[in-house]
Amino acid sequence: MLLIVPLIAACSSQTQPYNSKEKIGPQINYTITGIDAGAGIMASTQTALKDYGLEKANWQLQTSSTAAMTSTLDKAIKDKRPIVITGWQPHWMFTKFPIKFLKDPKNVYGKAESIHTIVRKGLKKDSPEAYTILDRFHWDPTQMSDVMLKVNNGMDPQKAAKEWIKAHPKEVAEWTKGVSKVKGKSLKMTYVAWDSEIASTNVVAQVLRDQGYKVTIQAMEQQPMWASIATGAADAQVSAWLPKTSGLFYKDYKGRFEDLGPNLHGAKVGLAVPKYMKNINSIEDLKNK
Ligand code: PBE
Repeated sequence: MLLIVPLIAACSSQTQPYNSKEKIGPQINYTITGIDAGAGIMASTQTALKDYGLEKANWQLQTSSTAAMTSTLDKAIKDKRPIVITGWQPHWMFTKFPIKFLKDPKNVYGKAESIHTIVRKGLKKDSPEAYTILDRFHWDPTQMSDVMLKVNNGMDPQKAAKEWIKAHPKEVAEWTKGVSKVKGKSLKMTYVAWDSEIASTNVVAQVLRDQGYKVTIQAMEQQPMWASIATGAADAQVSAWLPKTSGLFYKDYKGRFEDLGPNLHGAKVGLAVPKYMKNINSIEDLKNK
């Protein structure tokens, strides 16, 4: 009995619909639902907990995975329960669920981010064709979301990439214009298996395959991905969210890679809540409301 009582108490606080008349903290056990520990958004959220005085108020960040976080979000929304998640765009979570970003007056997560293409030093000399295509590759959040949604609906990522390429001949022609075909040259790309990077990496890899490259793509944690480019074990990655989210790695490996600039503008990272949490609009509200 001694054990059961606190358990029930802990659970019951999370099964009630959101109550705007009570403080938000106790309603969710002062917990932000996060994703994999290696993600930049997790490091930024730790900073946010400190900078907004939430850590002192006993708030914590729970590590999980994107899949676990979105499924917890899905269940919370079905019951109109309170929840605070680590959110970002482009991602289908903003299409599928009625959620909103919290304002970030201290600018911990940065305003807008760009996703950059990062290649190993020497790629230009060794594989000028791939280098040119990687340098030109760019798309917008809607286009990236098209691929992400298909994969989220169960389509194989390579198939989704092929379909996107088929439907966007103008874009692909712009990236490949005047570039010679190659014959069976190898190229290795590394990425982290976030939905956005699964989409972009598969699209670029497929364009390079259509150019004649033998492309392998390998998923790994963020830190080894940066190391793979720095050491020349891999040729390219298209997964650098800058300036903030991947900023630590960018700084750590500076001088040991070539930054080909943004392949996507208008990405955004922060904390998010369901829209029915009407009185919670800023990270500061987590402490004060
Ligand atoms: N993300 C998606 C990553 C980058 C891509 C925002 C979850 C992160 O490092 O946080």
